[in-house]
Amino acid sequence: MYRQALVDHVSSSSFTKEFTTYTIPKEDGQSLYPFVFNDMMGLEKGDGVLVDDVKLALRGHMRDDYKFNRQSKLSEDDPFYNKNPSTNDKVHVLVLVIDANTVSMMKDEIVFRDIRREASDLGIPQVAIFTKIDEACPEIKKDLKNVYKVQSLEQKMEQFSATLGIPVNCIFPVKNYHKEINLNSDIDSLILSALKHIIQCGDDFINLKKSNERLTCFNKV
Ligand SMILES: Nc1nc2c(ncn2[C@@H]2O[C@H](COP(=O)(O)OP(=O)(O)OP(=O)(O)O)[C@@H](O)[C@H]2O)c(=O)[nH]1
Ligand SMILES: [Mg+2]
Repeated sequence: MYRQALVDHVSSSSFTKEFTTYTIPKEDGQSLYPFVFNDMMGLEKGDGVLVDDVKLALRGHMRDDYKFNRQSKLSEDDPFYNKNPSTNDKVHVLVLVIDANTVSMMKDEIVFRDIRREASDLGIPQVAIFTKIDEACPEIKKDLKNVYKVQSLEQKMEQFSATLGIPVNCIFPVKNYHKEINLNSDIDSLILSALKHIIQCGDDFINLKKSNERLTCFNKV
């Protein structure tokens, strides 16, 4: 269990205000896993992150620790603007994290679609994570193994997929560790299944880019 990102239990607006990169150390404590998570401000309730800032982040222009400003997007002369992003600075998978309890009341579809379109234009794969599935459904709260048996959750995933165009097999239900002290293999298997898929999508994206670059070189020769 790894608690790096601060969370907030009460805030109705976005608690995360900065663009933060998280790395995960390996068990040996000496090295890091070869992927990072970039966390950003939420999209919610008209007072979340600016879509233009998400687009800049996707292209790798946003430096770590940038504090989001609702009034204007990150400008090119800002010290947090990375003019020449490397492959590592760019985003390889876009992950939309959605509260399973409020997904049917979601008002951000247009914003989501706009961000998705930008990611698609850049060829970046997209995945959605439904969180708080324990709160969304008493059967799941009782036993997390019921996750793929509960029809109401399946319907929510299908509805979300139809609205946003993300295939149902790219939507992952997850219960986060939020009050537990000990590890639990049912919680882990959902989280790890989502993570495995995300990493696979990122790998596929990088490999496709590499093979396209090789083809371009070949054409030039
Ligand atoms: N019951 C339950 N609570 C959760 C789950 N995931 C997160 N929480 C709680 O929900 C609250 C909000 O979580 P955050 O991680 O701050 O959510 P966030 O999307 O980063 O929110 P912002 O930073 O405000 O955009 C915290 O109190 C978490 O402990 C979950 O799967 N189940
Ligand atoms: Mg947050």
